[in-house]
Amino acid sequence: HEERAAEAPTAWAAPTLSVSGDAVVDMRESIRAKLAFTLGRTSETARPRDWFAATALALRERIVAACMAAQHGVPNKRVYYLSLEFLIGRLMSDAMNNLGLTETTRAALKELGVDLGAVEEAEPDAALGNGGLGRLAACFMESMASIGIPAMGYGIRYDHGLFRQSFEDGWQREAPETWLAEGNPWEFARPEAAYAIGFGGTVTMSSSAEGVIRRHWQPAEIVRAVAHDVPVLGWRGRHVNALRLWKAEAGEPIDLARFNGGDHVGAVAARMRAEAISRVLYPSDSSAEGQELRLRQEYFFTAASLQDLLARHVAERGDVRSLPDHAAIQLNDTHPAIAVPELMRLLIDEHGLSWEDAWHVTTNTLHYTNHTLLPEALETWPVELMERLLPRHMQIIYLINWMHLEEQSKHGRQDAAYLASISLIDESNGRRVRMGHLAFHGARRVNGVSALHTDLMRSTVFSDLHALDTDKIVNKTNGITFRRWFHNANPGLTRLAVETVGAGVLDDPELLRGLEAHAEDPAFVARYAAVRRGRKEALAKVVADRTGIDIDPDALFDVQVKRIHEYKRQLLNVVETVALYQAIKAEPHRDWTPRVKIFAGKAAPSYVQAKLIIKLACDIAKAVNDDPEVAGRLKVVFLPNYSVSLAEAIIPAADLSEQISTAGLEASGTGNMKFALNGALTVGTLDGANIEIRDHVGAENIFIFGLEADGVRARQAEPDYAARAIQASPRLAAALDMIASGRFSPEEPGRFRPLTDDLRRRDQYLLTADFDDYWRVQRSIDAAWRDPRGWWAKAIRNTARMAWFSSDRAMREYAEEIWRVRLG
Ligand code: NBG
Repeated sequence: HEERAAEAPTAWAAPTLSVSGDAVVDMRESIRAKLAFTLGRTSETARPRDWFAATALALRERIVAACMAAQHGVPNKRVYYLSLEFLIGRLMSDAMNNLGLTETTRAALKELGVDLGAVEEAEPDAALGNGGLGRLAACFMESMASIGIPAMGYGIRYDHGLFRQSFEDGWQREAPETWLAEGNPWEFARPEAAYAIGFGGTVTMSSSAEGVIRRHWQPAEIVRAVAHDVPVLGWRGRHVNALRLWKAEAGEPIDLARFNGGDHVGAVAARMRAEAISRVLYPSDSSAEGQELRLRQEYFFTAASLQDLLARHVAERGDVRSLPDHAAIQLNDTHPAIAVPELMRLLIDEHGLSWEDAWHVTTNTLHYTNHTLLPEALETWPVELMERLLPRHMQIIYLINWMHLEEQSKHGRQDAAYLASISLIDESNGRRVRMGHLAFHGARRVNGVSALHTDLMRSTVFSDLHALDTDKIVNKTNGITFRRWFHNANPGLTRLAVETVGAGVLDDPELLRGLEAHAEDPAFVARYAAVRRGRKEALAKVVADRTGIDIDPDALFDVQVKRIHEYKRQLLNVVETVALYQAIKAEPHRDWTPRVKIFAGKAAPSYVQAKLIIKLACDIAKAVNDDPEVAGRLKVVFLPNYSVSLAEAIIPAADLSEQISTAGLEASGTGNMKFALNGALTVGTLDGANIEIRDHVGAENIFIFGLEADGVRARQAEPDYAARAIQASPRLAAALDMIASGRFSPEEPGRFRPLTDDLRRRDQYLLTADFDDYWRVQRSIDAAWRDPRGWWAKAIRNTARMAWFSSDRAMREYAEEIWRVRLG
C-alpha cells in the first residue's frame, strides 16, 4: 500500500465531496472519540487494528446518516438476493470512496499521526465465499445500492470464512480463517430479528369442520437464526441497502440440569450442534458437498430469510397474496433452492393459502440463476436425507412433482425417458432430489451468466424443461463493480481516465470510450504505461515479501489467478511453462521475451488433483527460478492465500490475463472482466464471457486459441484423442516426459505421474488437444510484447471498451427483465 499512499489525492473526491478543513476536523475528532470511548484505547497504545476499527466506526456513523437522509418511506418493490456466499473482502475503501471521504479520512488520520494505507491493511478480508459466485453477489449488492434498487442480501454470518492457504514445501496447507476474532465494526447485531428454524420431527394432519385438511410439522430440533446487518452503501452515498447475515444460535443456551449434574460438556452439546450451522463456509467451488451440515446451512438461511421477508411484507401490505407485486427473490445458484417448498409451506401451513394460490405466489416471486453446468456441481440431495431432515418439504416436493408430471401426461407426453428427464427426482442411482430442476420449476425466470452458458442451458442440461416454457430462460451476462475493480483498485488509471475524458466517467463508464482516441498518442501512452509500471513495482514488492522471489517489473507479467480446478486448466499453463523452459534452454541466446508467470488460487481441501497441480507449479518455480540459464527470461511465482485484497493488488499489475478453460465449461468468469478493464490483454478460449469480451474489445485486441464448445464435444467422442494429440506434438510430449521423469521432483520421481498419466489416458479437459494452439498464441504474444506501441494501443482499447461489463448494467437488466422493479 505504500504505492497507493504515495499517490496524489484522488481527483474524484470532488465536487460534493471535496476535502474541506471542517470535514477533516470532524473526521479526526470522530475517529479520536471512537478510539477512546468505544474501544477504550489511547493513541499511544492503539495498534493499526484499533485505528481501523475506530475509522470504520466513524465511517459507519456517516453511512447511517446517509441512509437516514436517503430514506423515502416504503419502496414499492424490493429485491431479495439469497446467496450462501458473499465474498465482500475489505469494506473500508469502498465506504470511503462511495462517501467521497477518502482524502478527508487520509488527512484526518495523518493529523493523528497515522497512515491510511496501514489502517487499510489492518482490515481483515470478509472471505464469505469461495470464488466467482460469491464475488458476483458482492458486486451485485454494491451495484444495486449504487443505482438505487431497494434490495436486501441474505446469507450466513460464518465465524470462519474461506480457509487461509499457506505452502509447506509447495504443498497447500489449510488453516482456519478468523476475520471475526476482534469483532466486526461494520455490522449491527439485531437480536430482536430472530427466527426459529426447525429440523427433523414429524408431520401430522388435522381436518377442520369444513373438511379442510391441514398439515402440521413438529420439528424435533429448533435452531435460532439471529440477524446481523452490514450496510451496503452505493456510489456517492445516495442509497444504502443491507446485507443481512444469519448467525445460528441454540434455542436453549444450556441444559442446566445436566450442567448441575456435573456434565459440563454434555450440557452445551445441543448448543454446539446448533451453532455449527454458521461456523464455517464450505470450501467447495463448483462441486456439491454431499454433507448433511451443508443441507442444514442451506435450509437454515433460506428459511430465516423467507420468514423475515414475509413478516416485513405482511407488516407493510397486510396480505401475503400480494407478495409478487412487492418482492422479487433471486436464488443465487441452487443453494437456496429449498426456498421453493419452504415458501409453499409457509404460505399454506402458516398463512392458510390454498395450494393453487401458494403456487401462484411462489412461481411469481422466485427467480433462479444457474452458475455452472458441470455435472458434479449440480446439487442433488438423497431423498432419505431430505425426508429425515425436512419431512414436510419432502411431501411438498412430491406433490409439486406429481402435478408437474401429470400436466405432461395430460398432454400425451408419457414416455418414461422423457418424464424421467424432467422429474424433480432422479431415480437413476438411489433416489435424489434435483435442486436445479426444483429451482427451475419453481421460478418465474431462470438465467445463465453469459450468452454461451445460457445457450448451453437451453440445449443441454435443461433442454426438456426449457421446451415446456421457452420464455423462462433468459441471459444475464455477469458484470463487475467498477468502483472496486477500477476506482479503488487502480486509482492511478482512474485519475488518468478522469483527466482525459472528464469526471463524468465515474458515473458513466461508457465515457471510457473517449480513451480510444488516445490509444496511439505517445504522451497518453506514456502516462498509461507509467501507471502500469507503478503497479508492477508494487506487486513485485508483494511477491518478494511473501515468497522471497525477485521479479523484474520490465518483464511481461503473465497472470492466472482463480480457484484451482482442472477445467480452468492451470495445468495447461504449467505444461506450457515447462515447454518454454525447455525451448529457452535449447536456444539460450535467442531474444526471448522476458516473462513472469504468476499464479494464485486455492484448491478445495479434498481435491487431490488440484493440490498436486499447485505442488507441480511450486516445484517448477523452484527449478526454473534457480536455473541461471533462464535467468532474466523466465520466472515462476505462486502467491499464497489468494483473496479479494490480493486480487486488487495483482489485477492492475497484470499484462496478460489467462482465461484458458475448456470451452463450454466456464459459465462466465468475472476475473476476465477485471483484467481487461485494467488493460491486461486476454489470452483465452472462446468460453463463457470471453466471447462477449472479444466482441466488445475487438478480435484484434485479444488472443484467442483452442477448440470451441462444439469442437470440444466432437473431440471428446473420438477414441484415444489424448494419446494421438501427444503423438502429434513432440513439444508437448517432451514437456510431459520431463514432468513424468521426476525432473522437478528428484526426491520423489513418481510424484506427478497421476497428472501426466491422466493426461495421456483420459484428459477429460482436452489440454492435449489445445496445447499446440496455446503454444502458438503464446509466441504471438511474445512478438506483440516486443512492439510496445502496438501492445499499449491494444491495452488502452481494452480499457476503453469494457464499460458494458459493469455490474450496474447487469443489475439494470435484471431489474427490468427479471425483477420488474423500479430504480429509486
Ligand atoms: C461460477 C462459474 C463462473 C462464474 C461465476 C459467477 C460456480 C458454481 N460458478 O464461471 O464457474 O463467473 O459462477 O457467475 O461457482
